[in-house]
Amino acid sequence: MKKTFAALALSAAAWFPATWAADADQVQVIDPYARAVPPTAPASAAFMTLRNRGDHPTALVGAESDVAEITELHTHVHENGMMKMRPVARIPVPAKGKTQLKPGGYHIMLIRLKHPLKPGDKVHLTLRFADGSTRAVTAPVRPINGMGGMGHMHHGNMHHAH
Ligand SMILES: [Cu+2]
Repeated sequence: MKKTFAALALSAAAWFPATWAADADQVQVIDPYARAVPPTAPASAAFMTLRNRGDHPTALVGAESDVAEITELHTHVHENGMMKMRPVARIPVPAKGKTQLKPGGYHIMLIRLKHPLKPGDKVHLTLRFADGSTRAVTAPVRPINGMGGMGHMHHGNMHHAH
């Protein structure tokens, strides 16, 4: 009797990881990078493509970084003809699909930078997925031109109303 139970427990252990993979293992992080900002900038952002290889949907639900005191998930919305940023609770990644974090869209906001982000620096991020699993990502810092800059400035002011 005891022997049978042990055998069952063993086979269950072998079966479990194969059929239930953590979200962090199912999601591939493609080309992560963070925006270079001048020394006076209070905030920056990180971008990447999340590719879900699994057959169930997941979502990015949180992030942490070593360069910012606060890390938030954001999207951009059009409001009265202006692009504005809004915090979001989750960034969905469909089953067998991709979600792009990019300037003007979803991004990971890095607020209250501990030091300026210069091109060539590296930002260490920890991504947290819907099931609680996490993944560490290193994002090189790159200069980014064009849209999104003003929006980030407005946002920075909102968070730094002092
Ligand atoms: Cu933002």
